[in-house]
Amino acid sequence: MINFRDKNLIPIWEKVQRGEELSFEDGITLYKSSDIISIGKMAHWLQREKNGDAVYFVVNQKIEPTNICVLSCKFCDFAVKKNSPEAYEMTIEEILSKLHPELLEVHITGGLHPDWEWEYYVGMVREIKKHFPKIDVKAFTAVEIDFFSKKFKKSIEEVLLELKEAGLRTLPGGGAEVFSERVRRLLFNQKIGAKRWLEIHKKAHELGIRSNATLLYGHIETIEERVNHFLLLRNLQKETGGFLSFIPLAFQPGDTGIKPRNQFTSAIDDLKTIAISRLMLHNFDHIKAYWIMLTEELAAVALNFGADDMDGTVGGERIAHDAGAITPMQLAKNKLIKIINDANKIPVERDIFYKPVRLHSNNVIGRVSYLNTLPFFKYLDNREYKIFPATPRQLGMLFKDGNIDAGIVSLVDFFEKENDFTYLKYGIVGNKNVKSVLLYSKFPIEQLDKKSIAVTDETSTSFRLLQVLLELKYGLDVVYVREKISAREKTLPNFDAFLTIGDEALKFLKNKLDGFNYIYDLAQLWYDWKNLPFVFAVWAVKKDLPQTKIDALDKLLNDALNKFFSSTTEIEEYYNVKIGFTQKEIQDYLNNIVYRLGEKEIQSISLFKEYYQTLLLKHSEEEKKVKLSH
Ligand code: V47
Repeated sequence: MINFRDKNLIPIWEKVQRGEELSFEDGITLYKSSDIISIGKMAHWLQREKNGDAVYFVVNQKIEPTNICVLSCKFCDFAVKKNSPEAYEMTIEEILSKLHPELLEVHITGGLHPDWEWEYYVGMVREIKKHFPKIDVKAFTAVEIDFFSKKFKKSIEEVLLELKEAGLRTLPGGGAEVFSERVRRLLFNQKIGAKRWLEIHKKAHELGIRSNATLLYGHIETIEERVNHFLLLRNLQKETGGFLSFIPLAFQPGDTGIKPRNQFTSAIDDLKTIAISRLMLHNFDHIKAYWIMLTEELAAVALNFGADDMDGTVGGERIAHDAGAITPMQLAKNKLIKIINDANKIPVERDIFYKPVRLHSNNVIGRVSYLNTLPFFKYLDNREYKIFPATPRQLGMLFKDGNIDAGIVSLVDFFEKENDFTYLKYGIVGNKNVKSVLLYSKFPIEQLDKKSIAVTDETSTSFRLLQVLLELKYGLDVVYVREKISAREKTLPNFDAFLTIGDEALKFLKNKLDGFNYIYDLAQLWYDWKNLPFVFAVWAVKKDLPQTKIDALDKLLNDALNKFFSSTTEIEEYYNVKIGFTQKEIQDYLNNIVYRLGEKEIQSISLFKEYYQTLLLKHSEEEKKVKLSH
């Protein structure tokens, strides 16, 4: 697949495909290699494994409340002292006046002001949430959090919790610079070092505040220092899973005196650093091409070198501009959309947690991002469509809003769009069981009455199937709580049972959770009850697509399935590591799933639809009863 000019990269490629961690030496080999195209191709492969053709952006605004800073970091062209003619300070009212309701994210970071009170910072977050409840606040780097802790004599935990209480959702990734004591001493000796930065992010993750991470490169750091930086971030991510994205920041020399004003990082170094960060940080979901510092043109190329996020509209960015970045102050949303479409990717408007809000592209196929859809996609010989992977629930929402032309859609979401969509005779079906839709319970199922069940936030149909079973088959009354479900979640033991689906469910099969001794496969429960397979999802297509296009898609899917099940090629080892299954276990799992809808499947769809409607009716009557009794 990749024609390596530098053969030293081949063992690295093998590791990447197996989903294995790259070593420090691998990082150095990558940096020393001049085979930039192969490095980019490896990174692009991993990017597509993780995010398909999606490239994310958020409608956001950057606010820098002040440029007055008690520190004097050599690389920073933004900060000034209080008596400088360029010094400015914003009031909370001024900050509010810069926001508007269409924004989904505000990114706040600024100088370490010598006089401001703690209440100003908490008040800022609180007032933003009060006036703009839809805007998520990403604010204050670890450097600022450390400063608050020392200045206001609070622990890191107290600072973070008070900000969280006020409405802070995430921490930005700034202030990491490069994790090297040598560079710190030379360029920013008053600023926190690696240990403290990592400690603060770890604490934030523990408190449920997610964050980003950055690397400032292209000044005096060595490649060894860059690679070491990746390893430290990757280790913390392994521990907490709290990082959302990584942003390599290309150094803008400006008037810093560190490098001549016009000596920007080379495009080759930028692309290499993006690609190598994608490869080294295999446990980060997203890598940002920060166009403000890279330029729009280079950011566009980076979308084929491992980056899957362009940050956002970033109205009002100053740090980079004061140091001489050449991109315009405001790149309108439409421009971002155009850049992403031109790179043959899907512009995905997102919120702060990467929930897709809107797709800005035609010819998009939705893919449930689980192993069980691999038979459709491994050999999909497709030049026409772009692939958007997401959870069933997210895809359902996008289908409902008309964002997707075709793809795998959860059955109950399809029911709601039957006027606009039809289905091809393909789907994801649990024959007698499915193995990846599981209820883990502390009690036998019949004893779950009045108990609380955590339900993964990824599901649409499995949740409804669970309700049909518990309420209509067993006659139970249960409290459901939507949760993020993974083996890492510390809150799971508080529930009496939990519903997990997809790859996460498969992982639970390998790592049982203490106390949850009853495991129910929902497809099995349905089969035992109705003697029918259960159809979790169908391949839907928009009715208004030309028939020739629909037929062509049908043929593509048919060919893809035939090729998958007749070939003896091994499934990507990538999944072995991701899920912890052996090749044989993966083969057995996929062979057990039915991908073509026959008579029994179609009968099962109609039957489930009746139960689903009965369930909705029952719920709306219960709601009426509650209203009447008030
Ligand atoms: O920490 C300072 C860097 C960072 C220069 O979390 C410079 O989503 C280049 O962290 N040239 C702030 N860089 C920006 C930042 C960021 C940006 C975009 C998204 C996110 C996120 C975070 O800017 C600082 C510092 O490392 N910086 N001076 C300079 N002359």
